[in-house]
Amino acid sequence: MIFAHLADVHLGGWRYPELQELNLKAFKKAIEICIEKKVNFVVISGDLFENAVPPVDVLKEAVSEFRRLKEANIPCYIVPGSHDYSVTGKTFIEVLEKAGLCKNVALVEEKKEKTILNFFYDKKNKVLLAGIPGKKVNLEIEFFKNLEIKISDKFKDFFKIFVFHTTLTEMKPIEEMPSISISSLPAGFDYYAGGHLHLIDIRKKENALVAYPGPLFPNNIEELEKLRGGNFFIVEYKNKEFKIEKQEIFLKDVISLEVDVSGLPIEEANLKIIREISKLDLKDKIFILRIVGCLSSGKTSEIDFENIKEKSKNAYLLLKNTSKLSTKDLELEIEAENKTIEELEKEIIELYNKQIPEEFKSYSRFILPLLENINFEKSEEEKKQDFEKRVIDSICKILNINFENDN
Ligand SMILES: [Mn+2]
Repeated sequence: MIFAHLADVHLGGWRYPELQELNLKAFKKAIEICIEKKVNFVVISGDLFENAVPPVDVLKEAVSEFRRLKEANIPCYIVPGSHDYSVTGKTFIEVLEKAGLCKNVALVEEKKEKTILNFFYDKKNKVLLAGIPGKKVNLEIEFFKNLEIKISDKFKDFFKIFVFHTTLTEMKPIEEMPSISISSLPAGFDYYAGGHLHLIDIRKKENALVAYPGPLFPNNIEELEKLRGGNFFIVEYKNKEFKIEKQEIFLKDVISLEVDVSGLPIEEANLKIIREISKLDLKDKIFILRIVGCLSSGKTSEIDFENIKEKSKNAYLLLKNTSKLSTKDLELEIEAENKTIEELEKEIIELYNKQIPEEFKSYSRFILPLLENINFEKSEEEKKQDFEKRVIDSICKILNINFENDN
């Protein structure tokens, strides 16, 4: 028996169209490999989509891939993940299931004191599947506390897979993540198909394997830099032996550059950035540019991104990050501990006044009235348009301007 184990596909997950496209491409490539390798079935351990109801463009492509699997007679078993789960059950996975394109195997029944785990069995492949969906903020962990499972004897020759989307204590990279231990996974399965942790790891639970294949495509900039590509597993089980083949999917090279502009006036900072970029071969690569440090003069908004774009036009995509860029011209450092929001606001305003009194003068008469008077929230019964109008009216009154709202 041979099957594919995928997790954390996150279709629709990037706001850059170029990366959304690569994300889809990674999925297409994975499906292609599954068909080529003639796997018996595919398991997806959650987070197929970035959201419960993804954009139509993403769905269109995803559905056509599921259809290819279906036409190749390869069933697909899935559990919703923390991203594509919905309490109301209104997720696109349900639509895919109704269309016969996949089967949600997270068949849990929540009873008062316990959770009953039901099975799905695939007679043709002699495989039995059960799963627990990922929920928002790790709420699925509750499910594991009082699990009840009854595997009938007639399935004793079946290969048993448990599909989950939960952090395991033994593999988690950060201590603070809520998790369960491998020993709390229900006993009696042959393969534990994990998702949620975006890393590649395989452990043993007695004779069974517990595996995370990692995301099929990096899901954020940090992962792009660290993983560079995606991965899934082709799992072969023959004569009670496992063979797991890593299927790495690398679509574009990733190149990172950090330019430190500390102590430079803006003109020199711009020159330095361009000089450093010119040394790189960016052709068709994903280029991650970080500009860090505190400028000695000028504004951070004066970084010449037009020129940077021009100099990186060979790259597949430029991703820029200036979150650690600041300037001496206005730098407010404030100790935030043990202070209320109001105290902090007051302190920031005073500091601003001290540092650039000329600029402060032109805004000072608006700052406090704005802070004090727009400190309200939308009430339950208020319509969105009415609330917007209330906010805009209040601001206009304070700023003493007339504002025509067309809507
Ligand atoms: Mn995920």
